[in-house]
Amino acid sequence: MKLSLQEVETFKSEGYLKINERVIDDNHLTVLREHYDTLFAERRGTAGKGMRNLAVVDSSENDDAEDRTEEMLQIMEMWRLDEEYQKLLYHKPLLDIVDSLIGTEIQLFHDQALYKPAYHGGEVFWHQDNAYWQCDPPNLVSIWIALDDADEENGCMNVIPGSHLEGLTSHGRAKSEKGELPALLEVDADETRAVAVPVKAGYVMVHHCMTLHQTNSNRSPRDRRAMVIHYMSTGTRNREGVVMDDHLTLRSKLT
Ligand SMILES: O=C(O)CCC(=O)C(=O)O
Repeated sequence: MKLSLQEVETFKSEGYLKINERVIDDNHLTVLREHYDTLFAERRGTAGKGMRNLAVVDSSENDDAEDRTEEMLQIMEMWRLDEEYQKLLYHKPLLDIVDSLIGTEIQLFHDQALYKPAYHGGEVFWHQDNAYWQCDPPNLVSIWIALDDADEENGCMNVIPGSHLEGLTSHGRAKSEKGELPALLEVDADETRAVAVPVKAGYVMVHHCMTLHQTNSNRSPRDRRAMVIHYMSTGTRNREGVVMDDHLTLRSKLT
């Protein structure tokens, strides 16, 4: 699923791209959803087992804090936990998209499952991914995979087109009505420029690590399960200036 020149140009100028072709078929989607639900269910109510609620105001890793009413649930490095998610890293249509955007030397930065449960899914505030990561060069791309239909009601992605060309903005700790959210950063964004990117289940959108984006809370009766894979060009340096050559190589012409 190589992108057309037009699609690549759109990504370069807008900093995001909604992919028109379906990437995950129904059978594959069913398997991914089952494994996703199992991984989250196993981690329910167990402290420090790798699931975080990004919407809590204390910094505990567990989900039994009083903020249970607001949940933006995250499991990092799904590929280490589940073979289906490990295989997903090598799913050809995904790597073809990335190849079209950053070239053939592709490494995994990391992956994460981001789950906004129906009725009480929490918000992710305006941010640029590289404000968290501080990677160099800042040209990582992320594929956001919808495991459920994602729209404005249940918390699809909202982006600011072209913001990836405007430099890194200084972010602060995100705040909810209850207080600071230690797991989330936040920055002011000109919401008049924002565009919603609804994505149907099995489809994906791509964004650049400098693109401003956020997702709203989910008060709808529908879950919003998403999987995000963050890719980097081989040779990318982490915030300490160290080349991350210990990360998985997903595609290369050199090996
Ligand atoms: O899925 C979400 O709610 C937020 C996604 C996000 O911030 C990202 O993929 O970088």
